[in-house]
Amino acid sequence: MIRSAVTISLLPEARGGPFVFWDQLPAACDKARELGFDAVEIFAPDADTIDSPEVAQALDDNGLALAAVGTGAGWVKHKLTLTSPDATIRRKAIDFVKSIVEAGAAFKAPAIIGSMQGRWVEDRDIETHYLKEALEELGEFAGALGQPLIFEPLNRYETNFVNTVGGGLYLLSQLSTKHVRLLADLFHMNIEESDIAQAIKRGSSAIGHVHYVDSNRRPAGNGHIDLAAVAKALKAIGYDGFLSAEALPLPSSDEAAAQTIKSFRKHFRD
Ligand code: LER
Ligand code: MN
Repeated sequence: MIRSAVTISLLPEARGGPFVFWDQLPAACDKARELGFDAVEIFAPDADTIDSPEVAQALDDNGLALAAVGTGAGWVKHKLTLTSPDATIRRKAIDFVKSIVEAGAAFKAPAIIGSMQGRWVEDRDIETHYLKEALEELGEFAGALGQPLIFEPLNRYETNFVNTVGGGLYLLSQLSTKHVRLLADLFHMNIEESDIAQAIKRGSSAIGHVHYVDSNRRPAGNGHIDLAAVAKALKAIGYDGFLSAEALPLPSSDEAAAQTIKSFRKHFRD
């Protein structure tokens, strides 16, 4: 069954980013339950923040699952990427992601590689090779903990590696690990795909997570994506994961969350 989730950022440096709730984990989880969300997705500064009694209690108290954990703090806070020309930075980036994968897996949640993929700067082939090496190692690491590793194609302004689901499928086809799946973020897809619903169908079982958001990164229903077509495509491929609201907190966090769940119910529950 497709389930709903909402994002919470616990990283002050990410302020201004597309997260519905900010900083106050227990209050955000209370609100998520009150509105009827099934889960939350956490963007944390480090693994210790996830692997903590506070997170366990906030989820438990509210009967919420952890849908996924972000790894972007490695970039935002420490300027690490998996594809840096500097081998020391690449190793630190892999170790940082591993720590988040481990913390997420304890809650049965996968980790997402978004901004940690970086962008190629010197030599596309060599730096793409670094990306594949990192995904091989991290995919196997996540798989051993019973989780997929979620790789996110981003729009052209955020990466020059993989911008589309098709590009993601090609990347996955070159890996020997079978534990990497794709994240379909509707905001990035609206910029890069010719047809979002077709791209979802093409991604099919390789799609392991969805960021549910509208064209302008406002909550679903407040932009111009054809969400009925998206819902039809996700149902057609038998998608069985989370639709996680990674959206700007506009006009406010509570209203963005309420709008998301309203849209979710309209397209996925009625
Ligand atoms: C992360 O999920 C994402 O979508 C990126 O745009 C954040 O930089
Ligand atoms: Mn995203």
